[in-house]
Order: sequence, then structure tokens, then C-alpha cells
Amino acid sequence: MSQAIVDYLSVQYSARDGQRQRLIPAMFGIFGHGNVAGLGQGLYERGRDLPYYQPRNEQSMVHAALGYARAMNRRATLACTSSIGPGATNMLTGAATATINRLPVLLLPADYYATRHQGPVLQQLQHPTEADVSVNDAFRPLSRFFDRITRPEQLLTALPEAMRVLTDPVETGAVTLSLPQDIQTEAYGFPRHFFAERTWAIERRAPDAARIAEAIALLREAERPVIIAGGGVHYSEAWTELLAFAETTGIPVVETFAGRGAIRQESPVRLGGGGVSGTRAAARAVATADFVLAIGTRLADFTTGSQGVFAAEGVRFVSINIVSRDAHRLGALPIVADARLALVALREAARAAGVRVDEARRAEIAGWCAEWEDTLRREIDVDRPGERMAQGALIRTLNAQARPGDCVLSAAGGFPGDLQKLWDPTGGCDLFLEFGYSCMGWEIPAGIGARMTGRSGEVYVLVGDGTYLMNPTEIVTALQERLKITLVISDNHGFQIIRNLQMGRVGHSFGNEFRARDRAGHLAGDYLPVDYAANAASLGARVWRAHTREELRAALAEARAETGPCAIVVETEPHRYLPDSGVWWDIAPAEVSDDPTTREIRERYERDRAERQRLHY
Ligand SMILES: Cc1ncc(C[n+]2csc(CCOP(=O)(O)OP(=O)(O)O)c2C)c(N)n1
Ligand SMILES: [Mg+2]
Repeated sequence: MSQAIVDYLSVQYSARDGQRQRLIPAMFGIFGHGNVAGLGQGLYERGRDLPYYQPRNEQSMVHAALGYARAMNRRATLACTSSIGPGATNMLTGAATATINRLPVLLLPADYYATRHQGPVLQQLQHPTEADVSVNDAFRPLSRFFDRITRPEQLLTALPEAMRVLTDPVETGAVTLSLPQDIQTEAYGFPRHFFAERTWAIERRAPDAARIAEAIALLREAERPVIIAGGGVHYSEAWTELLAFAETTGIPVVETFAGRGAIRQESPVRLGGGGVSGTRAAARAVATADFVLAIGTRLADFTTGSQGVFAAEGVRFVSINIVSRDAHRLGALPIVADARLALVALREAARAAGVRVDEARRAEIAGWCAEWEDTLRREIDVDRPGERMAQGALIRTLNAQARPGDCVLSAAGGFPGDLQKLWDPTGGCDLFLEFGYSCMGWEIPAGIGARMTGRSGEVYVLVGDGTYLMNPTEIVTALQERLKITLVISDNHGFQIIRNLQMGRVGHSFGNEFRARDRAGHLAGDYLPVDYAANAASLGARVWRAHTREELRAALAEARAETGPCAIVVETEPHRYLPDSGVWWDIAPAEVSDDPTTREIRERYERDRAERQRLHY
């Protein structure tokens, strides 16, 4: 049965726009008693066209597959096999990251004996009333398709269904086939034709002409339209079509985290990142907009500023999305379609209707952009005496060194928000921000996955010290496979982005910085002396310590010439942040508190909520 899985995956392809590739070209796995004799043996004996990769942690191998899928714009992914019990449940976080980010991954956790002769086997959950439940049932809410294969012949229906879901842009996410350990080694006479090459078309759904006409009618009435571009623009590979539509109509484009880099060349319509962590120029364009065209975005909380960002009276929404549920968000006129096809149709209709944002509005927005650039320059370009490097300066230095074909990955901590505000993708460096699940620990393995696509540029993995400590171990995998990644570790003594949030919503620092216990027993003593460079070096990375922009530039230049994993540790100023976007975010402070500071913060929050939040349904 396991041999059949290996043979089957070895001949599956995906195709779109005439481009065909292996759908699942490799499998990651950590073996235990649940899969060593099953899938482990299958890969050993028949894995010629399904190479095996060895990770250090099951959660990481799922993240690596997601980095791969992200860098391939969902045209392909990787498979992951685990043993039963903890190996399987270690993949749950990865499954959630996949499904929430709409990224495909095939998970193959082992399960306890289908025969039930033994039991409880090592690592088996004994459910008191439901004997057929195992820890793997925890994958059900996290998966877009789940099946437990209790007879080998069930593969005949389960595997094609798994491939269908992985390649369907509407349904894709984690696909889990739970494999009881005894069944993995059982024999079955599979028909030969089951192993014939098969190509799964990734379809482009055309928009409904009536919806396009309705959208253009709304757009014609608008004076201050804005576009919010999400990850769907990348997955649809609709960059050229987006730029053409925006430039034809003069509508400015704001990007979500997943949509960063949707506009990848200099253009007056490019406003950069939007939402809570975005630019002030983007925030003002959206706040004053009377028409919002959402493209390939779920319009998540960070983008809508907890529904506080659309401030204009009577604002209308049109939403292009391949997922109908997303297209209907905020009471939008839905265009349930592929982004590229919808943009082509919209551009033709807009041109015919003569839609064009007037000069005064475009000039106003250009003024806001110039003002914001000025604010950033004043904040970033000066080093403050006595302070360590600001994270903004770190990003600017990297941005200036990046070249076409490079990519930057980030998921949690201060980095994603700072990149959202600062990063200029017009130099040809891709930005892969995982901010759907914002999973600390995604970055290093996802960087390895991005490298596995065969891209030639540098793969920069940006992590804070807190994130590094949560999951540094895949550096070993990068070393093992000579999959070059360059970590840039921002050492600011702890979870500083959350501390900043805490200061704004509680008023006191508690439990976020990496400090020793003081005499009073609080975690408020000296910063802990942790040598991240020594740690990364011990795992196989070549390391640098950079304190200034010049040292960072030199380290980045030297790292580019390396072939193995690299890590550059930058000591950054703990409590220095970029200027905020001015967009509100609904994080409620305690309604009851003995602390006057917290009470005052709560009062301000209630005033803000009443003023800012406008719910759209
Ligand atoms: C797995 C996981 N746990 C907790 C969080 C909540 N969280 C978001 S950012 C953050 C702190 C990150 O610290 P660090 O990487 O040092 O970045 P910094 O905040 O200092 O920029 C935490 C704990 C998360 N996003 N993911
Ligand atoms: Mg930190």
C-alpha cells in the first residue's frame, strides 16, 4: 500500500496556461514505528522519482512544503509523512497554517492498528467511548479533505480526491490521509492504469459578464476608488493584468500582507502595504475611498482595521475572489472568478466606459505618498546616538542589497509589519509574508522550501530572536541538503512587538522581554545574554555579527558568495518602532481593573471603537 502511494505520487502533474510540472516532486518524513516499515520502506524501495528529505521536526516539514507551494504560486507542493501520535500531532500547526493561508500540502500521518489486535499501541489515544477516534481526528477541522485509509483499496478513491482538492484553487489547503500502521504494509492488487501519468488542470474560472457590467456601473459613479490586492493576485499570476487595469483607470493599489509585491514596478498607482501595519498614505487613500475593489483577498482584520478603515459614508465594495465566501465579504458585489480573467474583463469594460480617476485625486494621493516617504526618511536615515541599530534601518539596508530573483520570508514578530510598511519590491525581490496564521517558526523551513523550487537568487529569512528560539533546528536540514538560506536575526531581547502592544493595551511590561528574575521574583532583571550567532554556528551556519549598517552590508555581501546556510545576527534597539499607520485595531483592554493606567486605556479604547468601527455586512 505504501509502495502504491509512492508510485502514484511519482506520476502526478499539475498544469496551467501550458505550464506543466510535477504536482508533488518530493516527500519529507520523520520515521517511527508507525511509518518506518510502511511509507519508509516504500520510499526506500521505490522513491527514485519521489526523493525523500529529512527534517528535524514534523511541524517544520509542513512549513517547508508551504514555502515551496508559496514560491510556486500553488502550482505544486510537497508531501509529509509522520509516525503516529506526537509525530502526527506535531503537524497540526502546519495543517492550520496551510488551510488558513489557502496553500496546498499533502499530510500522511500514521495511525494506530486497524486490526485492533494490539492495543493500546505506543502513542495510541484511548478514547473512552469512540474506539475509532485517534489523535489524527484533530486534523479534521484543519483539513480541506480528510480520509482514514483502513483498507488499501480505499487509495483508489482517496488519492485522486486528494489531488483534486490540492489543485482546486477554491478548495485547496491541507489534505490529510491518515494511514493505520498495519494497513501501510498490506498488499492489494491495484490496477495498472491507476499508476498512469495524470495531469491535474488548475483551472481559471471566467467572470460572469453581468457582474462585470454591474461593477463598472458602480465604478463609474465613484470619485475616489481604491484597489486592495491580496495573495490571490500572486496565486493567479495576475501581476501584469493588475498593473494594466490600475494604470488604465488611475486607481491606486494597496497591498495586503499576502498581496505584497502585487505591483512590482515603479508606478504612480503603487501605494505599498495597507491596513493596520501599512503606510499612512495607503490608510488615507482607503479611509477616503468611496469605492473599494478587493482582489484575491479575504479582507482579514489587519486589512480592514477591524472594520474601521473604510471611513467614507456610503462606500461600496466589489470583490473579485475565486472563493465565493470571500467574494461576498463586507456585503460586496461579488465577482467569483480568477483574478487574471476578471481583471482583463474589467479593464476592457472600464476603457469602454472611460473610467479614469481625476487628476486632483491622483495628485492628492501622490502628495500623501511623498509625505509618508519623508516621515520614513526622517525616522530611518538617522542613527540615534547611544542606540543600537533600528529594525527599520536593517530592512532598508537589506532592501538596497537585494537583487532580482531574491526573496524575503517572514511570518511573525515585528518584521512582517515593518516589511509591510517599508519594503520596496520594485527591485525584483519577492516577498513571502505568512500573515494568515502568523506562525512563529514558519520562516526557516519555509525558506528551505522556497529554495527547493530551484530559484537561483538569495533566500532571506527574517526572524526575531524570539522566533529564532522557537524553531532554529532546520538550519541542519539546510546544511544537509546544501539548500542555501540566509537568516537575518534581529536580536532585541524578546517578544518586542507584543510588548509594544501590551504597553498600548495594558500599560505595563510583563512576560515579553527575555530578562532574568530580579530580587523581587519578577522577570524584570537584566537582559539574558544569549549568543544567537554561536547557536546558529553550532547547527552548521556560517555566521556574522553586525552592529552597524556598514557591517550589515559587508555581511550580506559575503553571505551572497556562500553556498551553505548563513546567519547574520543584528543587535537591534528593543523599544524603537516605525511610525504607525494611524489605522485602529480592535484589541480590547480589560473592562475591569484596579490599575488607573489600564482603566484610562480602556476608556480611550471605548471612545475609539465608537468613533472608528463601521460594520459592513
Ligand atoms: C507560534 C506562535 N506563538 C505565539 C505567537 C504570538 N506572537 C506574535 S509575535 C510574537 C513575538 C515575536 O518575537 P520576536 O521573534 O523576537 O520578534 P519581535 O517581536 O521582537 O520583533 C509572539 C509571541 C505567534 N505569532 N506564533
Ligand atoms: Mg525579538
